[in-house]
Amino acid sequence: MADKKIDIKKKVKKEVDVRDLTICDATQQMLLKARKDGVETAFDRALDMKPCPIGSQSACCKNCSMGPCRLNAKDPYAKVGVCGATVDTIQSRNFARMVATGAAAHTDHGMAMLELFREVVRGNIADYKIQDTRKLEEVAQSIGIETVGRSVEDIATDLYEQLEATYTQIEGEIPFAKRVPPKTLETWRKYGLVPRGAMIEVMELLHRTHIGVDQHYDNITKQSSRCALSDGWGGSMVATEIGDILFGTPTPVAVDVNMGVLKEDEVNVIVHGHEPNMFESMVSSVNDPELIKAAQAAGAKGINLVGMCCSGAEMMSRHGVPHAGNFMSTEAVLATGAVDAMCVDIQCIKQGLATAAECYKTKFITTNRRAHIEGATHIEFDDHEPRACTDEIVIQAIGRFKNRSLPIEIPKITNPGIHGFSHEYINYMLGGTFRASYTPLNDNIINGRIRGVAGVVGCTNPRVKQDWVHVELVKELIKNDVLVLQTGCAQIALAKAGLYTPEAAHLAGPGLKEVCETVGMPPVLGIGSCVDNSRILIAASEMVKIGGLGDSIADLPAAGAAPEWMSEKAISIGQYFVASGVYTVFGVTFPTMEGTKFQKLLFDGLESTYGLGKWDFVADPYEMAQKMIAHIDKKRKALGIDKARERVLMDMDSRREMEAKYQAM
Ligand code: NFS
Repeated sequence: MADKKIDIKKKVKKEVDVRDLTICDATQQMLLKARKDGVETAFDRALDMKPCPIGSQSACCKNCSMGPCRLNAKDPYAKVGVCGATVDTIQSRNFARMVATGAAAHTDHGMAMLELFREVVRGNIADYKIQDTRKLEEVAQSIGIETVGRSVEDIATDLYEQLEATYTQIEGEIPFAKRVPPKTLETWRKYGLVPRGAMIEVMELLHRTHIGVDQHYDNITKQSSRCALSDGWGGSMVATEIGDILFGTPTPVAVDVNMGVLKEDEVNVIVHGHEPNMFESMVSSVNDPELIKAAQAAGAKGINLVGMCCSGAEMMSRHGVPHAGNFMSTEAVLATGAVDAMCVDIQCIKQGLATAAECYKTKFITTNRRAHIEGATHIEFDDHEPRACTDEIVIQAIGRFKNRSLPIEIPKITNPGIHGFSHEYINYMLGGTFRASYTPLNDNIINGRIRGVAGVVGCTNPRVKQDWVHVELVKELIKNDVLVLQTGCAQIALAKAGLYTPEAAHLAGPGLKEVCETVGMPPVLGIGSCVDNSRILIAASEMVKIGGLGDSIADLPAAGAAPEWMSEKAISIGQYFVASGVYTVFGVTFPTMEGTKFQKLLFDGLESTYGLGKWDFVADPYEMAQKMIAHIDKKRKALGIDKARERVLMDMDSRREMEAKYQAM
């Protein structure tokens, strides 16, 4: 069938049972089909490509041409690089470069949103407008802009001008530093961690990793923190806040997730990537009566728009657009044969998609000037004329639908759930219309019904069974009364496992279950894409501000995890969570060597010496949950609220005991 058949058996030495590769039923089904069709995916390539043992421990340096230098993976201090660089210098420089790249990705995305905002504010763009003026005012007030009695245009102009500093400011502190709890900010100031503009932080970090510049792992890591903070409290936060102002702040919405959202009798268009502007324009294209008519003329019942990965998660949260799957399902979904066009913008877009799309005759379209892919059609997206790009993509998709010649097999699986919990909505949901506040959340943490809060975020990775680590970890956490917040591909993993329904509260421990049932919320709250991790930072700051849970983010009974991470963005996110005071555990692998001073700094010193959070690495989901819970309990104890929880649990037990006695009577 497929034009570009690859003999998978020859290529992949070891054929592994698909059930060992993923717990996603739809992905399993499509992997089997892809194998039958002779189409390769990242799962096959991962089996064929053993990770380099030295590289995975970050024990090599190729920052100059005297090397590349490889250190001894067994004895990290047995050797140094040609320039004399120690293992700690090499590892911290490699780590810093990951932070810089990840932070650059998020901040460049945020910058693109801010540029769009500027053009809207200046009246240069007709297709987008400010949709959430309340959010505009709130964001403006949060950084000290006067809003009372002023026009939307004036406030927006000031906001644009001030937020530009998030990127360009060469001295002083970025605007959103004003949102950081005072004690956390004090710690940053003490150690020189408060970010200036992201451009200068990324530039300085990369400079310091050049041969012969910063050669003290501790000092390099300080700049890694500062750079990462310019992402979390800077670029990512701008991306989220401007996204809300322009496209609306998410509120809970019922959405279907999984490959069953594709429709055999409609033109299927998938948008996969990260920036919401192209996706927003696509929403208006697929609803254009002329284009719908054209689709019908081609024999389709309509046009079906579906998201994947992070822009999918963002559009799902904002507008209820159905979602077909996370990072490790993007090639597999093409094996359905039902995808008429997959259009992409930036980040996490596998180059392998071009070949898979060619095999299934799917139109594979790049749209962003920063991301071309060999073998893809490029239709450039321009904010000033967005529909020119997205209309053309729909026309191409209709053309593909008309000429569909390959068999279609869509896994009949959809998982309904409630998504779209912005921090504003969590505030409202727990506090009520007239007293929107985090007070009830804090109260429930203090009284012990909710043991603590965990962010479980990040990617999927073919080095571990797709979705499995996420699902097991989250189940374990909620069972132990930990409320889980999620973003990105992690959120999709749990949605497919059915945890985004209020009924999933029965999987929670007694205290969390009670809160979920009272409020009518699922035990796991999905808050959007990876840049929306900034919503977690804001929620954490609010919790500190409300009081009763300490003076800084580091005092909160909270933990973070990226159990199936793979991207450099994940490392930047991890570093800004750690620098903000959060205990953060990564799974899969961790780019350091056991027993090195650098690893000790990340896993201990950042907390014990600097009063920040700290990193940890655990591959096993149950052990990961235990460590996160132990950390939460440690914080509860330090706050003196550990006893309250014991009382609540005893109350629940004695209530049950009473009930049992009553029934036996
Ligand atoms: Ni996040 Fe989004 Fe997914 Fe990982 Fe990639 S899509 S920004 S990096 S893989 S969660």
